[in-house]
Amino acid sequence: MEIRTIEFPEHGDERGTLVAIEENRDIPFEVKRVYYMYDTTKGTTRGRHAHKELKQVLICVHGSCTIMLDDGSERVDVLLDRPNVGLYVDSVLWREMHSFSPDTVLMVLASEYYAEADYIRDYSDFLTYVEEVH
Ligand code: T46
Repeated sequence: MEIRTIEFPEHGDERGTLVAIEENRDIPFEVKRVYYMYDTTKGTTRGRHAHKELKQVLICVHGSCTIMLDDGSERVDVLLDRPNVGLYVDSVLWREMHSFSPDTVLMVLASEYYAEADYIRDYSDFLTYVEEVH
């Protein structure tokens, strides 16, 4: 499986660092939604689903966490621990977020508005869907 990370330019000076992210430039889609998660309970795994259409970029803007991506034939763990690096998560990928540090803020830029109908929440349904679309 090809893992695509995006490194955003850091604008640093003696005051600190600033990162700017522009849709269709730094992010390969129009950003319709931004959400973020924090105060994640120790030992928690989030996600455990796939999306039919949604594309996202996950950025750990503080702390660290690991994103497991599964394309139906292979699983890869990706550590996110830099606030200027995003992980591109294409549609039709099972994802699980785990190993959150206590201070983690995981921000997500999404290509679509929230739509429950886009979720595949059952792993065997996901494998069936992968067969159908490939
Ligand atoms: C994904 C991973 C990376 C909303 O009301 N609006 C939203 O935009 C989102 C994302 C969630 N919610 C509500 C729905 C649930 O009641 O927030 C609650 C928690 O959402 P969920 O259990 O889906 O959170 P995660 O962390 O399991 O998954 C989320 C995204 O839902 C999902 O698209 O790819 O982060």
